[in-house]
Amino acid sequence: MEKQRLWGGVRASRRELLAAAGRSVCAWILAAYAQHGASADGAQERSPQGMRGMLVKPTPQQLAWQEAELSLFLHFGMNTFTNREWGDGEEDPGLFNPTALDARQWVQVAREAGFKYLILTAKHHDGFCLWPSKHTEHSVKNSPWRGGKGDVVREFANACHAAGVKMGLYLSPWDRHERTYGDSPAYNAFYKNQLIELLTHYGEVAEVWFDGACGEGPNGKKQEYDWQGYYALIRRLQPRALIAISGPDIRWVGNEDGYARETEWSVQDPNPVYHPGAQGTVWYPAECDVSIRPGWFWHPQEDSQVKSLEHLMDIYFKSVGRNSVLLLNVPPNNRGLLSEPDVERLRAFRACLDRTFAADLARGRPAQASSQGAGLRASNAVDGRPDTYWSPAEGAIEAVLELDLGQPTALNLALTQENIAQGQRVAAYRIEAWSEGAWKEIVRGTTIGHKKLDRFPETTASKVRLRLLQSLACPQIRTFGLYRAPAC
Ligand code: FUL
Repeated sequence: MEKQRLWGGVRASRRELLAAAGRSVCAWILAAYAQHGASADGAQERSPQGMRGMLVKPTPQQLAWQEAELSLFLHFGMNTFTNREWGDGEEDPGLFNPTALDARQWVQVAREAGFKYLILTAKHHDGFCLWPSKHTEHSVKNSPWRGGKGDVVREFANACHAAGVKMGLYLSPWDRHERTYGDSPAYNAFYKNQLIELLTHYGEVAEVWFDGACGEGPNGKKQEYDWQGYYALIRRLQPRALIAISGPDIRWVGNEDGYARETEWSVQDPNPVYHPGAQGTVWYPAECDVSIRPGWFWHPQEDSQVKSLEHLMDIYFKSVGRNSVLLLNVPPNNRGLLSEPDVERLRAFRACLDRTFAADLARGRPAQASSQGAGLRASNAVDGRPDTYWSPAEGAIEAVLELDLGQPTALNLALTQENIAQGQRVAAYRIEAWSEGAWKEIVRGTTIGHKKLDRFPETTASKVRLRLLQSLACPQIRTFGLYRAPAC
């Protein structure tokens, strides 16, 4: 009952965020369209001048994170031993006792499946710390694990650093154990002290994940989080760390199903809480968090409910394939290891991705375009290189790229990428196939961003063209790929 109520509260606050984000994007796009007199179909004359957001670009860290595409979430802690999703903070630290914990296994499985960022729940809402924090007794130091001398965060950080993957930490602001919670200044000081420990003892932290959950404190008062104070600390101690969700660098997509929207802009109006004082628009890309199981934490009864390969692939197409990063949760079990059903499913997921993208049928095919900027040739879109792109002549915001496939070729998947280092620009596009003597529309899309994946019924075509109909500035297409994806 309580969980429902509190859970509902979290959903509501995150939903509000989504609603706000959605409203601001719509308002921004509508304003942009109104300014340029373009129809929704996008085929009117328009000019890039004055378009808001066209110059907003990712930071190098945001770009690297987006390029990585796949992040792994690890929900592990007291709940793993109590078979709960949300502990109440009254749990006995003596219950925490993984018998075979090996963070290197987590990292190895993640790497082999292609995940490049890993995020561990250093503290969930129950307040139990996976590191021996000096600021509370509610931690691994009072557990039997490794004789009270263990530090899960250290083992995790060491494994990530040794394997060359990025290490991120989730530190729940909501803490149901800590007595000062709800006494805002005292708790903010406590929370910052915990942040300092995590940001200074474990090497480079690539992402700090702030959940927005905020329940009542034991004293009945509502905790006011000092978000700006937390961010300032992170910027000072880990200037390259991304601050996610209740933070300015990475936006929660708005659901926990792993699905982004068809139209997903990384350029957003600022959020007043996370970007106070920001002028114009900000680069605020979406992250899709979802668990491979029904719950976020491991539960023995869910060993048989690991999401199917088909479901995971659908999530991939609707997250990574919709200009978002996929943050897939795979929870370690009470032995401290990723469970066999999850490991098997991740292997199958990797194999299916590899098979899907094994042969790019557009790669190296003769390409021509309605126009091209100096050195920004049509062929750059099909050269397989991440550092080149095709762009039409300066000032053009409508353009066509046409590929000659040489012979009738069966296709069912298109991959399109913008050069987002220079911002996100395309707002409407079509993909057409030359089939039986005529151009046939196979894809009708809006945003592209870092990566857009469009699945369509198998079509046999000898030529394919990408028509860019609406852009906020001269488009830059890094990749246009075509595939015949097998059923995995
Ligand atoms: C939610 C939390 O309440 C869940 O337990 C989980 O950590 C999820 C990622 O975020 O808000």
